Amino acid sequence: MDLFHVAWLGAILVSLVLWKLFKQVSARQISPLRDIPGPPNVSWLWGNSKQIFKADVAVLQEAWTQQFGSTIKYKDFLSNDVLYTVDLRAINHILTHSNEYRKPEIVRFKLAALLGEGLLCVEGEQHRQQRRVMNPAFGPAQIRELTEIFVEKAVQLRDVWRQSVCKDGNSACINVSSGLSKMAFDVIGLAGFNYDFDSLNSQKKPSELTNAFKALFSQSTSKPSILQVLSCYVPFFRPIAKAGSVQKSISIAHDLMKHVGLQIIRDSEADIMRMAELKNTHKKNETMQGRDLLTVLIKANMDSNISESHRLSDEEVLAQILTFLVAGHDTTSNGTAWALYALSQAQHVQQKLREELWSVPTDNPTMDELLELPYLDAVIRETLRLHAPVAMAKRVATKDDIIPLQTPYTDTRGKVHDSIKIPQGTYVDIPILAINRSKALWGEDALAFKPERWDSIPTDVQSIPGVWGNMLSFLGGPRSCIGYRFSIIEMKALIFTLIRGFEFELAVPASSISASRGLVQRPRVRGEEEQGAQLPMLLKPCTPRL
Ligand code: HEM
Ligand SMILES: *[C@@H]1O[C@H](CO)[C@@H](O)[C@H](O)[C@H]1NC(C)=O
Ligand SMILES: *[C@@H]1O[C@H](CO)[C@@H](O)[C@H](O)[C@H]1NC(C)=O
Ligand SMILES: *[C@@H]1O[C@H](CO)[C@@H](O)[C@H](O)[C@H]1NC(C)=O
Ligand SMILES: *[C@@H]1O[C@H](CO)[C@@H](O)[C@H](O)[C@H]1NC(C)=O
Ligand SMILES: CC(=O)N[C@H]1CO[C@H](CO)[C@@H](O)[C@@H]1O
Ligand SMILES: CC(=O)N[C@H]1CO[C@H](CO)[C@@H](O)[C@@H]1O
Repeated sequence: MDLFHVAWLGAILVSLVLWKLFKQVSARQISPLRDIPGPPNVSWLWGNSKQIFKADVAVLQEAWTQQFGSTIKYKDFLSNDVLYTVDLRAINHILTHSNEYRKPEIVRFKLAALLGEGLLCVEGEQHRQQRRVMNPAFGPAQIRELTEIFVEKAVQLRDVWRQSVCKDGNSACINVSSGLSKMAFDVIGLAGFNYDFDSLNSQKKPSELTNAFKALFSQSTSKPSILQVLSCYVPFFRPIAKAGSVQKSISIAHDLMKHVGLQIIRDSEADIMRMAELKNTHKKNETMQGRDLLTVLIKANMDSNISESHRLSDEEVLAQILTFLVAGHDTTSNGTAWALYALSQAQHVQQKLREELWSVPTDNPTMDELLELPYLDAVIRETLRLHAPVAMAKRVATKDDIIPLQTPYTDTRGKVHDSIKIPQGTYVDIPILAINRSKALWGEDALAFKPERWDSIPTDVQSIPGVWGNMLSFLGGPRSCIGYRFSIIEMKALIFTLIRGFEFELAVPASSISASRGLVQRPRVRGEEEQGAQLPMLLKPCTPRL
């Protein structure tokens, strides 16, 4: 390209950006949102986003709602408006109208480049179809079958930790993040698509699939380039950013994934066919695999009550494998890490829980046995309330809408509104953590870890529109977490096994543990943030008193 062309290209780019900005500024002048109260915008380019990013998760928004009321507005990158409301009626409206409030490009961009057309990334009719085919795989009957895997891997983790303790005498300092993360990875491999990563086994060399996933994940957590960020707001940049992000390492990993993934799919299909044949000849094969999510999903996809046009393609099925991994690995493992953290800070709760767990006569409980333990249930609920692994969800309005409110808001001119007029293209932040911890909803002790509160929860709390346990940790509505039963039983199996087997104490002062601000909240040690997720704990083995 000569200088002339470069100059031309530059001029086109500049005018496109100017046009986009002009449209945004003029839209804002007449925007119905302009009078919603909120913090002053600090930067034209960044809006309030830098402030928010620097603060602990949800803390600034909470301060703003206290100052300006339950419905506020702040500014994102390029001064885009973000609506933020802790009004339960408004949140319910947004969550149940998932077709009108979709995931914005900024969230989808990286996910979609990595995952393709998985349940997390698709929208509209395609989402409805996928969800219908996938729902049976996540039902209670299916999770009952998977409980054995959860318990088996939890016991393996306990034994790995026991060995480190033996080496070091009668207690050991262990970074529990590491083991929990491997355990959850192994579980999602086996329970998700019948693939044994066996990463808890330190003797084993990582398989090629493990390495491919690692390569993909390191890409997904790297910082987005400025081009990628821009492309989320200015569609013109998308093809360029996309071309740039498909780097060599990623595409090699993708090819490998596809190769191995399709093999897994073919094996599952063959298994299903064989199973059907055996059924015809009235023979049973108890050892046959076929309980994993992928097999059940493929089975549902082959069922005659799904019409040809509604079946998922190979590409779509393949995308679910990656989706299970991304959606089900970090969330569950970090949730469990937070449970151990909370229990280490409330030793009386830990002891009371241990007494309950020791009353169970087996190391290998079934799902029903796990569900029968009320204090374990309260501990898991309380953990997910206070330490929701996903702290915030983002949406964008795809058309003009009116959001009903429970509590009216007063605009900056003093006028009272009992609904919000929201123009197409407005971003909405859904305050998962802030609702979970709201003093107005949960009472003055909202920030305390008190499993006992679940014996009788306040009536206001019962109107929180969450899919599980009167909280938003798994969100609500048609786009709520499809894997919530899976992760709750997995967490229960883990806490059951670990609390029966060890006493946990934090190995550093509690004040030095902080939550990171990424997509998934994870514990880190202050001053050692660059080490990533870590939770150093002192483990002392103990055995059930029978
Ligand atoms: C403690 C653990 C977990 C938490 C806190 C959690 C939380 C969430 C949240 C908040 C969403 C909504 C995200 C959004 O729309 O912005 C979601 C969606 C999803 N989760 Fe989970 N999740 C957990 C575990 C799992 C597990 C174990 C799986 C799978 C095995 C899973 C699979 C999914 C999928 C596929 C979606 C997309 C659903 C859809 O859009 O229809 N999650 N999860
Ligand atoms: C928590 O999440 C981070 C990144 O999101 C991940 O590196 C880590 O393995 C996860 N699990 C634990 C237990 O830290
Ligand atoms: C602790 O474990 C996590 C998860 O595997 C890992 O990312 C982190 O580097 C570990 N931290 C230390 C200090 O070993
Ligand atoms: C039952 O399944 C196992 C594992 O898939 C297989 O090795 C065995 O041959 C099967 N038995 C029959 C009778 O098909
Ligand atoms: C198809 O039939 C199966 C039972 O054979 C049922 O579980 C499933 O819900 C049905 N799916 C649809 C979409 O109706
Ligand atoms: C859209 C908007 O109100 N932008 C203002 C944000 O604040 C800067 C000054 O810090 C103003 O120049 C912008 O007009
Ligand atoms: C929004 C929110 O929940 N903020 C609080 C979260 O909890 C910490 C302490 O646990 C408080 O410092 C925040 O104000």
